[in-house]
Amino acid sequence: MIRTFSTHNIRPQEELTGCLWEFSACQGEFANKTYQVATPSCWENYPDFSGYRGEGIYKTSFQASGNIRLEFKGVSHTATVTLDGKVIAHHYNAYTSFSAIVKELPEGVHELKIKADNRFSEASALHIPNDYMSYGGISRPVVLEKLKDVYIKYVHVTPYTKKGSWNAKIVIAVENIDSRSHQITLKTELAGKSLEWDTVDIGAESELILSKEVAFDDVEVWAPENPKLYNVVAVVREEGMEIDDLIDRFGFREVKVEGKKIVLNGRTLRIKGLCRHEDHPQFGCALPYSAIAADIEITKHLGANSLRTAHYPNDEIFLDLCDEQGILVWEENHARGLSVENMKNPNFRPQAEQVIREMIPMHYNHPCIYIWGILNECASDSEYGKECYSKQFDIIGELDTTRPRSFASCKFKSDLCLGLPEVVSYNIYPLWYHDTPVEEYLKDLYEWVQKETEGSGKPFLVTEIGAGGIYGYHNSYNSKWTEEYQAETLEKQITAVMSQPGCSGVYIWQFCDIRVSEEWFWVRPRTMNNKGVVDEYRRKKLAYNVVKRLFESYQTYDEK
Ligand code: ADA
Repeated sequence: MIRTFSTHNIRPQEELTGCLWEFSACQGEFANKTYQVATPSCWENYPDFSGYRGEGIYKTSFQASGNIRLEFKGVSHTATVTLDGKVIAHHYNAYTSFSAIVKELPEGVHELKIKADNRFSEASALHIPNDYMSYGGISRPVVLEKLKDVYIKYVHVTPYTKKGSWNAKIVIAVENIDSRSHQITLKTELAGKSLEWDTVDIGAESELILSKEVAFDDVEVWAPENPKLYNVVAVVREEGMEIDDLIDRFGFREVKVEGKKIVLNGRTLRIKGLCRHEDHPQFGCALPYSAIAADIEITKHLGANSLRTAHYPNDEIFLDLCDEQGILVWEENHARGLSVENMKNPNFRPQAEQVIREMIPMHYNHPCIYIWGILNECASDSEYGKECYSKQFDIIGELDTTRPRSFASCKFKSDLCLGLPEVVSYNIYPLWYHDTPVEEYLKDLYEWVQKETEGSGKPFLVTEIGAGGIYGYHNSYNSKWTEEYQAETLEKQITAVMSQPGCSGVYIWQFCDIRVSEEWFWVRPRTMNNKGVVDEYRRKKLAYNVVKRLFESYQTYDEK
């Protein structure tokens, strides 16, 4: 499955993954042995490669001719792509998609090879040994499309209210890949409104960005309790022929920050969420549709209204499902716990900034995303770190002015960046990493932010809080790592956060147990992060019913 809905009626599109590809490793004891493997997948799920860190080559072939576009939704973590032996794309980072256009392909069968590399080195500033796993493989779909000379790159819809009624700005990017100019006409339909656009000339090998404003009389809003989605359909015509199209979905909803409140469609939000990694013992980070859907079912069953994509952009299928099911999403660029030294890797700034520039245009229309996050627990307590945070918030501001920005800090009272984002967020672990009573710790931190920092008067989120609990582990004194300790601790933590005046909500760390890098074995029993409310197989721990009981007792809106 590519998306949960069809994005084209005119442009021919087929998924090249969803079948067996040839795989061979470049290093290690099984190098150059050939395997037939299902894709999308991670090689850690192939019997000979469960711990393999190296390069692997995937190969398939397809029949095509003319102009083609190949889209790679996710290759972990560095990809080099060749078509018929010629390099057509190179991409760093497992969590954002990239594409390649090949013009005038001769008729015939063509060989596509993707070399994936999940090694750690100076070349990789974001995928480093960490408290989550950097897998290897083709982790998300690969899609083959056939193009004419002009195609639609993206359609962005920005709904907004004016004098109490709904409007939308629609922006369409069209690209001419031909060496000659073309004369084209656009036609769009969104939420039942058809728009004719003027005929325009698009120059040789150039891009055109066109926009229109539209007013609507009677539409339903998108909200957690009513996740109403509308299609936007854009069609390119040339000489009366429809030559390309793009279909996307959007929702009529507005997110604003008003003082200390995060406001959705005029109502104050109370977040009751969980942080979720894309991780599964059978699929690595390449979760299939049914596994993603099952995680969202659990999320709803827990009474949660939000998921935080810790710590990277997520699969579009996940976002499609959150749009459809009314789950609010905090989506963030890829980073976890990078020190000043890590951030001074010359690859860090370009790589981290590129994730933002890829994530936002690709995910712009998803109504479920209500906030953009960056740089989880990086060096926001240093002047150099502050420069990096500031630049990345500026990039978000260039790409999207409709959503608030934030970052999850672990720097307690030494953070220097609280003046940068619209929303202040902290990861805190009272009763786990330190045995301070939760209320006392949170009140002290919250009041420091209000009295001493530029984060004063802003919405305040607890973006991580939790405790470890090993599935099935119990003892006579309910020590740390028992399910009992985790359940008792979450009870105190959630209650304290949700009763802290001025706090907009909580994200539990974390949804499920996850695999971590081998290098973290000494601080992670089972070489896993065991703070899930369910274990890696989504088996409920004692904490599950505590979270469910508490979350179901809180409303999504604060009507006070
Ligand atoms: C941090 C970090 C998470 C995870 C967590 C933990 O807050 O953001 O990724 O490592 O700590 O389990 O300690």
